[in-house]
Amino acid sequence: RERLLKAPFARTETGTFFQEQPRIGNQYLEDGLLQRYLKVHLPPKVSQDLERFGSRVMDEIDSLGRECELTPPRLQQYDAWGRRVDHIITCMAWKRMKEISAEEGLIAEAYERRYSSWSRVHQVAKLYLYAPSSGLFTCPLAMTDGAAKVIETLGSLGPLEEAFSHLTSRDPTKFWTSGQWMTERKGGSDVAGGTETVAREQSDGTYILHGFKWFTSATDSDMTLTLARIVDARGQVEQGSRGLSLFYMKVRDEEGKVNDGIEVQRLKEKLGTRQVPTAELLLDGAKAYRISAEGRGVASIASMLTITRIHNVVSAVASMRRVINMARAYATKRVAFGKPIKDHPLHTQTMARMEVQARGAFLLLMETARLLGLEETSMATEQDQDLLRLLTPVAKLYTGKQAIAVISEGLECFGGQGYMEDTGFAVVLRDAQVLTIWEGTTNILALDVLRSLTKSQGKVLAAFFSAAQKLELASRISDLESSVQLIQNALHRLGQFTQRAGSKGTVTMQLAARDFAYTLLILSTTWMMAVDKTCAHSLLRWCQQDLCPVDKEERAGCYDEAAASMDTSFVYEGSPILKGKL
Ligand code: UCC
Ligand code: FAD
Repeated sequence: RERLLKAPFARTETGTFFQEQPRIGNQYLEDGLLQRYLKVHLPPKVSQDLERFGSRVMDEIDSLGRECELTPPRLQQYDAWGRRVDHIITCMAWKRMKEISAEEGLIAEAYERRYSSWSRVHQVAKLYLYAPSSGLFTCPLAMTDGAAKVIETLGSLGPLEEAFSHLTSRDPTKFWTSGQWMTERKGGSDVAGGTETVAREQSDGTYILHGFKWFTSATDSDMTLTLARIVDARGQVEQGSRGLSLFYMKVRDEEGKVNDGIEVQRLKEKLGTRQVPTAELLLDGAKAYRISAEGRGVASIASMLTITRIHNVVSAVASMRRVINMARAYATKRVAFGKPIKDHPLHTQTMARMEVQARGAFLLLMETARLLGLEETSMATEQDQDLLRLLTPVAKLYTGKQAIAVISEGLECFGGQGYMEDTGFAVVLRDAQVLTIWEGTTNILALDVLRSLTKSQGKVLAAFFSAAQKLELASRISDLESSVQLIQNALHRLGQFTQRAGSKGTVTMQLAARDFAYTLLILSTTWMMAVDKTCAHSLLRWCQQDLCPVDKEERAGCYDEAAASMDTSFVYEGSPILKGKL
C-alpha cells in the first residue's frame, strides 16, 4: 500500500507574505502646496469644490481611467455586409469620462469666469487632480479648450456660435470635444512646409477639403480645427505659411457617424497614449468652414497652441505629483533591511530630489494659468502678456523633460513592481514620453522662444527681467541669502549673454536656443519659489543646479559655427552622409 504524506490535491504554497498595495488617496488633501496656493488666491468655495472632486477622482474616476488603458479603442472599418463604416469603438469608461468632464465643467469653468481672472487657476487645479486618473481624456479636453479659445478669439459667428456653446457646455448630452489636425506626412514641426491639404470654395461659401492628416488624436471627437491651402480661380495654391488658412469641420453627424468625405485609414500603434484613438485620416471632399482670414491659418491656430501647451504642462506636473504621492504611500508600507524604506535617508533624499522638481513645475504651471486668466479678463498688463507668451513654450518644453525623468525615478521607488504592467505605473512612464513630442518638440518650442523675443523686439525678455525682481522677497530671508546671491549672479550672466547674442548669427542663436530656454525656466522657477515662502527648502535645493547653462555652454564654445560642423562629424561618423553617399 502507498503511504500519502501530503494530500495529492493541495494548493501550491507560495508563502504567506503579500505586500500591502499603495492606494490613491484624496489628491487634493494630500497636496499641501496646492491647498496653500488656492487658499491664498481663491475663495473657500473653490477649495471645497476641489476637496469634493478629489474624493470623486479617488472613488470613481481612477478606476475608469484604468479601464480606458485596459480597453483601448479599436477601428471597425467595414460592417458585416462589407459597407465602409469607419466606426471608432471606445470603451464605456472613455464615454463616461466625457460626461464627467461636462458635469465637472472642466472646460466650462474657464469660459464662465465665475472667479474672474482666477477662473483659469481653478480650472487648471481641477485638471491637475483629474489628469493622472483620466485615462488620458485630458487629451481631447486640451484640444476642446484650445478650440473654444480660438473661437472666442476670432468671434463666435455663424456655425462657430453653435460649436462654442457645445464645447463649453456643462450638459453631458450637449458637450462636444474637438480635434486639432495640423500634422501631415511631410512634417508636423514644419507645418507650412508639410501641409498639402487643399480647400476648394463652394457656391454657398463653404469649402471641401482634400488631403491626408497623418496624426489626429481623439478622432472620436465631434469637431475639429484644421489647416488647408485654398485653391484659387486658376487652380493654384500658395506655398508656405502665408498659404495656410484655418477651417472648422464637424467630424460626425447627429448619430455619431463619421461624415462623408472623411475616411479613417487606420489607428496608430503607439508606445503610449493607447487610451486615445489616434488615426490617419483621408479627407476626400470633407465639408468645412473657413474661420480665419485667408493665409492667417498658423497665426489663428496659435491661440489653440497656447492652450494645449498649457494642458501639456498640467499633465506633466500632475503625473509627477501622482507618482511621488504613490511612492510616498509605498515608502511607509514597504520594509527593507528591517525598516520601512521611508526611514532610509538615501531613499528620502531621492524622493526629495523628485519633490523639488515637481514643486518648481507646479509653481510655474500656476503662474502661467494666473497670467492666462489675467489676459482673458483684460486685466493683464503688457508685461503680463509678454511673460505669458514666453513662459508657455518654456514651461511646455521643460516640464515634459522633467516629467519623464521624475516618473522614471518614481517607478524605481517601487522596485520591480514599478516595472510591472498590472501595477499601473508603467503606463504613466509610457504616456509621459509623448509630452515632449506632441504640441511641438523640445527644439521647436525652443525656437518658438526665440520667435517670441524677435517678434516682440525684446519686450518679452524685458518682462522676464522685470519679473525677476520678485526675488527681492527672498533676499529678506536670511537662510536664502546665498541662494539669492547665486541667482542674481546667474541673472547677470544671462543678461550679458543676451547682449552678446544680439550680434550673433542665426546658427549661434539656434544652437543656443534649447539651453537659453532651460536657463529662462530654471531662473523663473527661482522667483516663483521665492514668492511662496514655504518653498524655502525647495529654493535651496533648486539652486544647487547650474542656474545659467546657456552661459557655461557658450563659454565652452558650443554655439560657434565650428562647433556645429564638429557636431556633424561627430554624430554622423560612419554614416553614408560623410562618405558623400547621401
Ligand atoms: O500634437 C498635436 C495634438 C496632440 C494631442 C493634444 C495633446 C494636448 C496636450 C494634452 C496633455 C494630455 S497637434 C499638432 C501640434 N503641432 C505643433 O505644435 C506644431 C509645431 N510647430 C510649430 O509650433 C511651428 O513653430 C509653427 C507651425 C507654429 C510655425 O511655423 P512657421 O511656418 O515657421 O510660422 P511663422 O511664419 O513663424 O509664424 C506664422 C505666424 C506668425 O504671426 P504673424 O504672421 O502675425 O507674424 C507668428 O508670430 O504665427 C505666429 N505664431 C505664434 N503666435 C507662431 N507660433 C506662435 C505662438 N506659439 N504663439 C503666438
Ligand atoms: P519632425 O518635424 O520630423 O521632427 C523630427 C525631429 O527633428 C524632432 O526631434 C524635432 O525636434 C527636430 N527638428 C525639426 N525641425 C527642427 C529645427 N528647425 N531645429 C531643430 N530641430 C528640429 N498632430 C496633430 O496635428 N494632431 C494630433 O492630434 C496629433 N496627435 C498626436 C498624437 C501622438 C501620440 C503623437 C506622437 C503625435 C501627434 N501629433 C498630432 C503629431 C505631433 O504634433 C508631431 O509628431 C510633432 O509636432 C512633431 O512632428 P513630426 O513628427 O513631423 O517630427
